[in-house]
Amino acid sequence: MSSLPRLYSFRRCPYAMRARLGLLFAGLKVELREIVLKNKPAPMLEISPKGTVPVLELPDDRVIEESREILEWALAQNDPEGLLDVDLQLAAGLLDQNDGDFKHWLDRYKYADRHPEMSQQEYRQHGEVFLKVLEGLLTDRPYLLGNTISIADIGIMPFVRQFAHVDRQTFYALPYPKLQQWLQNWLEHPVFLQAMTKFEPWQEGDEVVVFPAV
Ligand SMILES: N[C@@H](CCC(=O)N[C@@H](CS)C(=O)NCC(=O)O)C(=O)O
Repeated sequence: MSSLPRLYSFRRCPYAMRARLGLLFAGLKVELREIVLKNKPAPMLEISPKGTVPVLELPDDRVIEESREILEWALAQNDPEGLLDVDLQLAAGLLDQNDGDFKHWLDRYKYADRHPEMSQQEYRQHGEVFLKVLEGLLTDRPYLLGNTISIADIGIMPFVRQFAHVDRQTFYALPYPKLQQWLQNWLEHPVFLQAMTKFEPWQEGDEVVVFPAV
C-alpha cells in the first residue's frame, strides 16, 4: 500500500465524520476510500470483518476499526490545536453518553416508524436528556469543555447534527440556544466543511484519492 494510512469512510456516517474531523485537526493526510454501505468493498471486509465504517488501515498493517480509537490515534500523532488539552476523563464520559444512550434514542427518533413502541416525540424527549447536559456545559463557554475546541466537540458534533436534521424546525424551536449556536458554528466551520467533501465511491483500480486534497 502507499505510505499513507488508508481510511474507509462514508460521507454521511457520523462516526466517519468524527474520524475525518480528527484527521483534519491533526493535520494528517490519508488515502480515502469512500464506500457504499450496501456494497462494502472486499478489501475493507478482509481487514475488518465487522463491516462498519470508519476503518483506518495503517502502513504497518495495523487496523483501527472504532471511530473513537481513530480520533484518539490521530490526535496522539499530532495535536496542534490542543484538542487533547482537556480533562480526558470528562471527555470520555461525554463520548460514552453520546455513543450509548444518546445514539440509542437518536436512532429511534430518526426511524420512529420502525419502532412503534413509543411516539417520535417521546424518542426525541429521551434524546433531549443529553442535549440538556450539553446546553448546561455551554452556558458559560463556547465549546463543551472550555474556550477552545476539544476531542469532545468533534466527537459529539456529528451526532447532534444528525439529531437536529431529523426535524430542523423542531430542533431550533427547543430551549437550547447555546447548543443551537454551537451546532450552527460547527456547520459553518471550515474544517467541518472540508470533512464533508464529496467523493465518488471507491472501486478496485481507481487512482489513489488523498484526503484532504490540499
Ligand atoms: N462503534 C463503531 C460504529 C460505527 C458504525 O456503526 N458505522 C455505521 C455507519 S454510520 C456502519 O458502518 N454500519 C454498518 C452498516 O450499516 O452496514 C465506531 O465507532 O466506529
